[in-house]
Amino acid sequence: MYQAAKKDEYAGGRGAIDGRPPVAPPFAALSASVDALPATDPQQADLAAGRALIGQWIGADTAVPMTALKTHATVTRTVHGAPLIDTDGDGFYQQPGLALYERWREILQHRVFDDELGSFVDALHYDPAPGANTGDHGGGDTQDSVLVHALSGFSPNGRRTIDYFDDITTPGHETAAFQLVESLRQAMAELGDCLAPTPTTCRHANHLNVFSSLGAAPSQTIGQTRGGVDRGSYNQIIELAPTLFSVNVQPPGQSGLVNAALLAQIEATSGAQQRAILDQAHLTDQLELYERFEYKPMPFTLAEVMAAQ
Ligand SMILES: [Ca+2]
Ligand SMILES: [Ca+2]
Ligand SMILES: [Ca+2]
Repeated sequence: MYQAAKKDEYAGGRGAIDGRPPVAPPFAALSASVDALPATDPQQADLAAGRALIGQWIGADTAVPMTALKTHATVTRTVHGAPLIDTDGDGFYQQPGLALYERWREILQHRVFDDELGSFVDALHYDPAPGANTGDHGGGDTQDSVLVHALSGFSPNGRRTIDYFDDITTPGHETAAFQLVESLRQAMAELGDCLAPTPTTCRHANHLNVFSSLGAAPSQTIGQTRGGVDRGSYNQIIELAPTLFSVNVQPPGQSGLVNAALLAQIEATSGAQQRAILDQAHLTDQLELYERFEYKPMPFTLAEVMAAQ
């Protein structure tokens, strides 16, 4: 789960693939508004191209090499839609449409809601906070919920919503289409080179996962060369039959078990030497496994547990 499943919630479902109809997501509303732009708008072609770039990200299928659990063979799996994957390891996600979507969405948030709600409008937190493994991706309880209802015109109880799209500080009436398009115009201007063949400013650094240490050991970060992952930090799989098979992975390791002597050792070293000590103490030796969606054998029967003592 390269965070893609959560991303779909606000970017919209993909019907036949994920069974979720693309009902009034922000992108569909943006797309319709761009289609309705008059030909007299001098930026019509660029805005349509920016919209297409976001659409490319939302619709992208990404092949990801993975390791089969039992056979350890290399298999290829496809991540459908709104990928957050760095496939070439340069620290940036592959699709510039992601950078444009997130900047557009942030601008839209403030254009639409700041005038009515002021300091109650929070920034959108897409990066998982240190110690957490999910960001503000737009589930039913996050800020996208308010936007989606504002776009539909109805709140969950069926009543009409406030027309948040009007800017109450101006005498004229601003429409949803106006705000959606102007936010895209502003995002493309800010990000600069979204329509370039190889954007350098319109790109999105990888999300990272930071595991806060429970003890005194330093926090550990993964995702620099692949992109963070969005799942619980303890994963366990047990198959009871026909042959017992049990594996698990826990990336923060035994980070709570650092005594003063070990801490002194850690602090006296750096780089590869420090990492070797951290691995030896089982603080970091599962990080890469977790990042690659791999597991380690887990003693399960009494005999296996005794043998592992
Ligand atoms: Ca990359
Ligand atoms: Ca408003
Ligand atoms: Ca107004």
